[in-house]
Amino acid sequence: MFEALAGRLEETFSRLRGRGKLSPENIRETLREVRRALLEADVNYKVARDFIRQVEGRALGVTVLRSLSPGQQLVKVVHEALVELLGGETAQLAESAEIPTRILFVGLQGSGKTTTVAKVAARLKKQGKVVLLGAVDVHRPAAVDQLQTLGSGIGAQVYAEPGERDAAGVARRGWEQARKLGADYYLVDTAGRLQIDEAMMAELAQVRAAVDPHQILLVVDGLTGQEAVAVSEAFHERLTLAGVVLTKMEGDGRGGAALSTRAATGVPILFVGTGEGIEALEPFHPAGMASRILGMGDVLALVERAQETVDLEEAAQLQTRLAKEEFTLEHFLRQMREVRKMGPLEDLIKLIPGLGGKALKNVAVGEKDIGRVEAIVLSMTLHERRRPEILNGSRRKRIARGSGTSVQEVNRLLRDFDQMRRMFGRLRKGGKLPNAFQGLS
Ligand SMILES: Nc1nc2c(ncn2[C@@H]2O[C@H](COP(=O)(O)OP(=O)(O)OP(=O)(O)O)[C@@H](O)[C@H]2O)c(=O)[nH]1
Ligand SMILES: [Mg+2]
Repeated sequence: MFEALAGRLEETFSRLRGRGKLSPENIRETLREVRRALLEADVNYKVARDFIRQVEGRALGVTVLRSLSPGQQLVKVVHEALVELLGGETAQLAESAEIPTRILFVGLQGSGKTTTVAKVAARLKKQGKVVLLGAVDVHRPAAVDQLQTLGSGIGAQVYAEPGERDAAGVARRGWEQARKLGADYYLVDTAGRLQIDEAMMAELAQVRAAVDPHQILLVVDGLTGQEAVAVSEAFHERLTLAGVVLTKMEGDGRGGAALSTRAATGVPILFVGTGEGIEALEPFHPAGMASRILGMGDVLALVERAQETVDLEEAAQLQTRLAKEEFTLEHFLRQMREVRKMGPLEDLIKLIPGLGGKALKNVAVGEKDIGRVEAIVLSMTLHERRRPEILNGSRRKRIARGSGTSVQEVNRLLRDFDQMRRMFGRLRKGGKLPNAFQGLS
């Protein structure tokens, strides 16, 4: 998602890195590039224009902090504005005191309504909720079958009246059924049209009147470009939407238009669909998404995970050492152990700001590898662990023998170590180690 946009922005900001300070000129120049990148990603023209104006005003007014580089300072301003653009807070699915909570899914034909209903139901089931799905798409005979197939796949009941043409009637009787079942949620799948038309809107208005929903969610195909904005506006005007679900966002496609829906309508994005499978639905976090788009990595997620697992005191000590450029093999070993607690390294690396998954491509850290790293490091003398430069051929042979590994494995570990040491050096020099990430290093 948004890799192209992220790439463009990273490039833009990296050009600022060499500059001494922020000036009105380099702010404007950079923001011109940002605007171009947004338009290339198909962000709505007006949305991009207003966004840049706002950022420019704030960037010019910002007091230059000595601890931050110009690039960082501007990224920070852009990040804040982007979070707002994307909706600020994370929006939630309704949960009413009175059951069932009723949610109506609307949208154009093929946008992914039926699939999304099933995906949302699967999430709710995982939370232990009882869910009834209402098959209220009465126009396409196959629609009922589709929902029933999806429903049985996830163990959710489906209310349907095959052959019945009165959408509002089916919707209302489904609600009754949900009440009888004591269902926590009643999710209503509706019919779509190729375009917005009066007949569809009128039918949806009747269905709304019949089930009195707590939330109406619009499902929008993320690949439809600028039309996504117009579609959202039209639905919102007629039905008052509580949220949007953007589907088909897994590609690198131009999701910018879809992102503009929030700015254009004020309706928050609740979920993003990232595939055809039932699991392919992600809650939409504006702050995390903004970080991802800016190539800063999903710092929030990283911090959460780091806080859960990293021994903070040890991390703080390590941090002090790193500041003095003394990253040794002992730290490497400790680091590996911490990383192991946090999950697969590849996942973490993707989240680290400024690395974009490139730096540690070849570092292997499976369970077995960590065991081997341990054995190898423990076979070294203290002096060797602190000064790996002195590890010549005969020392390496001895260590391989002592650890039950091979010289190749010792060599590989030293290469990995060197790579990691350089990575930390780079992060530190670029000043790119954000506070949030400090606990990790
Ligand atoms: N790649 C991808 N495909 C999706 C996603 N969501 C839905 N689809 C696919 O899009 C197609 C249409 O999805 P449906 O859920 O049937 O769409 P709908 O809005 O119910 O369509 P109608 O009932 O005909 O109006 C199906 O092939 C889905 O598998 C998504 O997030 N990613
Ligand atoms: Mg459908």
